[in-house]
Parts: sequence; C-alpha cells; structure tokens
Amino acid sequence: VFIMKRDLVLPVTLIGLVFLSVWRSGSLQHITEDSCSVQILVPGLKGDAGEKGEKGAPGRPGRVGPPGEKGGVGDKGMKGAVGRHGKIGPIGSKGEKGDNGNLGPPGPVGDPGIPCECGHIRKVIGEMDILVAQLTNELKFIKKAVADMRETDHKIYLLVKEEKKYIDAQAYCQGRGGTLSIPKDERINNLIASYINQAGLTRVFIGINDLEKEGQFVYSDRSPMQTFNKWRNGEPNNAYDDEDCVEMVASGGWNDVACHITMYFVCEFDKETA
Ligand SMILES: [Ca+2]
Ligand SMILES: [Ca+2]
Repeated sequence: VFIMKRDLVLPVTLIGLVFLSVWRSGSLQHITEDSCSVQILVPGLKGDAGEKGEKGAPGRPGRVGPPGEKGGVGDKGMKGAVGRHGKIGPIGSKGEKGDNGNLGPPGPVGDPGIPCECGHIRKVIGEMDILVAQLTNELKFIKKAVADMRETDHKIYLLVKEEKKYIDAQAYCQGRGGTLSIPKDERINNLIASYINQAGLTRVFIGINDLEKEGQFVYSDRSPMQTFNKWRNGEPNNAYDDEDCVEMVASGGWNDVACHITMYFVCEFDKETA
C-alpha cells in the first residue's frame, strides 16, 4: 500500500496543477468541451464495501509455550503385595558358652570291690608321690634357671646358686655340657658382673686357674689364655702360696683364691651344643 501511494503522489499533483491553472483562466468549460485535446484523469469516489471474504486457511501452529509449574504431591499409592522370601544369611559367630546346668541326681551304688593286697599298693603309691614331689622340685629349678639365664649370640650363661669347691663347680658345668664361665673380653666380663649384682651376690667362681703350673693361668676349657684380664690391684698374689683358682667380685674384678673354699659359680654353654 505504501509503494502505491508514493507512485501516485507525483501524477496527482501534476494533474491538480494543470486543473487549477485552467480553472483560473476561466475557461474550465472550454476545457471540458474540448476533452479530446486534454485528458485529465481524476480518481473516482470510494466504492461500497465488498462482500465478506471466505474464511482463510488455518494459520501455522504457535511456538511451544513455557513449562508449567510443578504439580502438587500425588496421593499415597496402595500398599504392595508381600515380597518373596530373602536369601538365607551367612552363618553367625559362635555364641558364648552358657552357664553350667543343674547338678544331676546321684548315680546308683556301685558293685562291691574285689579284696586285694592293699598294703603293697599303698607303698607303691607312696613312692610315686615322693617321685612326683622330686620331679616337681627339679622342674621348678629348671624353670627358674631358664628364666634367670643370660645369653649372647653364641653362649648361654647360668648362675648356679649352689656352694661348691672350684673342682666340683667345674664338674657340675661339664656334666651339663658346659664349663665354668670364661670372660674373654670386656663385654662378657660386664655381662657376668651384672649377672652377679642382679642376684645380690658378691663373688662367684669363674673358669680360670693356675692349678697345673703356678702363675700360668689357663681357661677352664683348656683354650689358650688371651690378653684380656680384670685382675684387681695386687692380684693375683697367690696368698699363702695356696691360691690357684679365680673368683669374680661384684665390681667385675678378678682375684685368685683358694680352690677348696665353696661359693656359687657361673657356667657357660655353647648354643650349638646346649
Ligand atoms: Ca696360684
Ligand atoms: Ca688373691
């Protein structure tokens, strides 16, 4: 519509100007009479309204609208049917032991025994009781000895709390596969010294003597004497020309003493043969 209007503006204006100039000259009628020479085109009056058109084709579908608001919570559903049986669970842990049951009624009286030589059996039982008591004592000693012993990588040391002469003490150790203890270095000397102190003792025999040749000290296992020693000041002095065995005192020092005196002692055992 706009385009049509623009196209019409110029022609209509021109027509209007021509018409006015003719009318002012007062010869309008002359113009109409002489219509052949000048053709003037004037738009007619607006026509009557046309009949109503037929209904148009349906329009295109509109755009999808925005999502609606979330609805309210629905009503609770009906209760479901009973489910199937579940799998059998794992075996539970063992429960605690229950209390003892009540004492049952006494059994029937037994048959009379067969007469026997009870005196002999009583004697045997009595001897067995004594044996058990002895074994119990020995076991007690062994347990105590094992608990009290000391050890290094290669040796086991055992303090024997029985007063014996040097020779008997060495025999005791040898009878059990060992020898009187030989401190061949500072470490072992300290170990034996602390062993003595912890037992609350002041002296023990150790495995050194000059029984064979005066002044020539040797180890109890007959191995050659090494340079390490812990002689106390003034020792060995071979007092009264009667000191051929050696004791260790609580400080770890050595002293030659008479072999016939009795005292506790320390045995040593090789781990390979113990
Ligand atoms: Ca001597
Ligand atoms: Ca001495």
